[in-house]
Amino acid sequence: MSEQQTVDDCLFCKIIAGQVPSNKVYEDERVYAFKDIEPKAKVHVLVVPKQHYANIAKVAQADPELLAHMVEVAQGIADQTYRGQFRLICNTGELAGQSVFHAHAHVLTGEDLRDLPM
Ligand code: D5M
Repeated sequence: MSEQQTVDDCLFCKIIAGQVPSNKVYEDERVYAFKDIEPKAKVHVLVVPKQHYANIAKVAQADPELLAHMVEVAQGIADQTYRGQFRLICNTGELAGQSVFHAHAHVLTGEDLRDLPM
């Protein structure tokens, strides 16, 4: 897929394109980050590659630098909100709980997460 290619029926492609509203917290040429609609922590942000990949494993395979950049962006969000500490979750596949099939990393932070189940 080319850098700009999107998938027509993909919710996160539509969010990135501005066709569906979102609460953006960060954007650059490679990633878009926005607040999760069902927050599981005080700060719950989704970091999403602009290019469509079905899941995070596909990102790692096709573009490891992009995966590293997603982690870097997660770190930046945690640096600004909770002393650089955060939980990163990437549900990969339906049986793992993935419900949106455009790669994304859940960044949970903003509070002490030690009592929050995985
Ligand atoms: O995570 C998919 C996540 O996407 C889940 O936590 C809800 C969130 N979601 C779904 N629709 C929206 C919109 N429109 N805005 C913000 N967040 C949204 P998964 O790991 O695939 O289950």
